Order: sequence, then C-alpha cells, then structure tokens
Amino acid sequence: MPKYLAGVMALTVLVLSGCDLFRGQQPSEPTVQEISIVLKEWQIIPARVTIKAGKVRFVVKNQGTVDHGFEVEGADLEEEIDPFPPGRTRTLELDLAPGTYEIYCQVPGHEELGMKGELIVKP
Ligand SMILES: [Cu+2]
Repeated sequence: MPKYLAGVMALTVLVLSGCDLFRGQQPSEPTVQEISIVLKEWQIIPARVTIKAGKVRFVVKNQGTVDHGFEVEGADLEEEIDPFPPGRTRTLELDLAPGTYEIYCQVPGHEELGMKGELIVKP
C-alpha cells in the first residue's frame, strides 16, 4: 500500500479514537433498567424477573379485562402501583438492593388465582 494511504488511515484512526475520547468525557446518565410487565387474568408476565441491584423502572401494562395492580414486596420494601383499568400502562421506579422480592397483584383474590411472581435482584 502506498505510504500516503497508510498515513491517511492512521490519521483516520486518530480522529475516530479522538471522538471516542470526547464521548467518554460527557457526563453519563445513571443506568435505569427498564422491565416490561404484563398483567392479565390470572398471571403476571414474566412471572420471574432477574435484574441487577440499582435503579429499575417497571413499565406495567394491564392487558386483562378488569382492574389490576402491581406490588413489589421484600426486604424492608413495599411499593405498589394502585389497581388501574384494562388497556392502561403505569410505571414504578425503584432503587432496589440485592435480594428476593415477591411481585403480585394486590386486588383481593388475584394473587391466589395466580397473579404472582418472583423478582430476583443480584448484587
Ligand atoms: Cu389483578
């Protein structure tokens, strides 16, 4: 390959890595894990969720035909989305420590019918 071409390529690499360095200096957004959950009769999908400790945003959609809610319970934590109508979506943002949490629908009787699951938060 001609020497000038090698020079151009080296320069290109320098410019590209320069861009990377520049990007690396931008303030980085804290990572929020986003988990999609579907509620319907009579299940929570997925029933088993595994995430890493830290900030998580549950995007919960009611695809059933009656009101459903979403509750996360475990360790010292109990947080919920109040029951909401079919076709709607609600979000819940939490900062979770490692551990095993229950997830369930808090409408009376729904958990017993199967609207429950497990949330595993890894360190
Ligand atoms: Cu329910």
